[in-house]
Amino acid sequence: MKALIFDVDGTLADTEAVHLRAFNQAFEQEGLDWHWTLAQYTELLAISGGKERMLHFWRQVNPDLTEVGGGAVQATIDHLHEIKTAFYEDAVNQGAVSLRPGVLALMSEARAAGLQLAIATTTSPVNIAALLRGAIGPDWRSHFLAVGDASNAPIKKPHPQVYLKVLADMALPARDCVAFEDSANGLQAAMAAGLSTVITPNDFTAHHAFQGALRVVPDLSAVKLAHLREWHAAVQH
Ligand code: XBP
Ligand code: MG
Repeated sequence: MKALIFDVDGTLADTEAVHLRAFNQAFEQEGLDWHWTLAQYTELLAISGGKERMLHFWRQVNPDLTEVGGGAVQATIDHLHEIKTAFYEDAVNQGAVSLRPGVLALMSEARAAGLQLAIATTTSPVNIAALLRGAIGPDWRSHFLAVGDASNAPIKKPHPQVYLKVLADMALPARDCVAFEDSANGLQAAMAAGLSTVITPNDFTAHHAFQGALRVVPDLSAVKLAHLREWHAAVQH
């Protein structure tokens, strides 16, 4: 086991309630009559990626929606997402989210033991920076050998693109790594890249199916490197 690869939203931190508020703030600022409830958003999370999620919703409320010449639909989505991202980044900078239990301790233990860390997320680079700057410090980027995100892996989970990109950037085979995820889409993406995956569900994903996971644990507070080594070794041939 040479590297640990972490999803961000829902895994490093419980971010989705803050994402939800930011989406609704963007809709309101733009004068739209869209407002997502918690229950609605939990269902909409089946679509990974904020832009993809908004487009999916737009098609739900307007089945006749078709892209017109010049890409006006996509431009509207991009504009809304920019506003949403600004609201979200602002909230994170003001301390609206903190890392889930055990995350920082496991990262520190892994680094001290000479393992590499990486990020594999569908979200935008500014959102990762806001979270990890606050949680780790201004040098947070140097803690990770590779960061895969919406800017360099645009095809969203459950597609494995972001995991394949991170593995390629680290020049490591999947069998040398363990991934950490919170959702079914995330697990599918990691598994499709050949990764053993530890799942820490949250309120938004507790009902998801996690067949094929290496382990499903409530959070990382009781997970030490020794456990990961044991679980990982048991599935290697
Ligand atoms: C998280 C997402 C993201 C966030 C919103 O999935 O799907 O879209 O909900 O972030 P994962 P953006 O944890 O599997 O990466 O609006 O920046 O997409
Ligand atoms: Mg996630």
